[in-house]
Amino acid sequence: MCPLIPCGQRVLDLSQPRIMGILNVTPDSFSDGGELFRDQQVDTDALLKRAESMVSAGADILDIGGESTRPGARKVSETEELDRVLTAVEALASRIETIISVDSSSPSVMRESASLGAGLLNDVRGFRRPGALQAAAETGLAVCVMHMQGEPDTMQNQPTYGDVVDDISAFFTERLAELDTAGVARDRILIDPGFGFGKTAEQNFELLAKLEAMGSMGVPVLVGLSRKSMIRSVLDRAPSERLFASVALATMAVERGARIVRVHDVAETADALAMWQKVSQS
Ligand code: 8Y7
Repeated sequence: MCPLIPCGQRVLDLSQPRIMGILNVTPDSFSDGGELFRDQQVDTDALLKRAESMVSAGADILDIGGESTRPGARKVSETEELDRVLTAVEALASRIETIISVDSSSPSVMRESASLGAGLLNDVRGFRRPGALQAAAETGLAVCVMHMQGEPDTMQNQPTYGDVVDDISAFFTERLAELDTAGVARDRILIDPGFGFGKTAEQNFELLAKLEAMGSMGVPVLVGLSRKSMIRSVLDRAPSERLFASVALATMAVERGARIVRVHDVAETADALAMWQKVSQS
């Protein structure tokens, strides 16, 4: 597996595990909504401050999202998403060296973000919207293909699998073939099993326990477990009280082969991964 992933003008070195910090520029995300949003707009000063503090805490990638995928979240129009995300990418790309990732399923958001300096396209719908594969190929950026069963609004209504690991692996085999046909080079693809996206708590934990199986796809694995509701099935805590559990899950994912962890709490995760790194080299 190639440890250097080209991300536009920048390169992501996966010779050690990396941290993706979450920057939601939405008024309504489930655990940090609204913080970077003011008077119906992205608060670019707050965003830049937050981004800089994540970078100094150890973030290697910053993931900008303008559409909440929480079930029941208000639908965002394409213009609104474009406005939020592009404002944020533009504000950060010129001021920060860190790789900027864009969490979007919209081909126009992908294209415009690329032209403003984004380095990675993170699509929770796995580039399945019409035009998304072509947009990804044209930008030449790195891509993260996530698995989701169903659509955000209905994905938690009785998700069903034959075998959760086999079914998700089959999904990636199919998506990798589609990306290849569209012209997205294999050396810039990441995969993500999509914790919490159309999966019961039990299915999420089984997937994490068997995460090593995802490594057999031959591309680096990214995971997002931070403050997710699967934690609530074990610990009765609100999202803001899920820090220690989140750090534990991120560390376990890295132990099972994940190369990138997408988190809200960068500093705490960086300390845990520094310990993981030391033990893994000892
Ligand atoms: C994930 C994600 C979210 C994830 C990737 C949340 C945008 C929900 N989760 N992207 N996005 N993986 N790649 O709880 O698990 O942060 S949104």
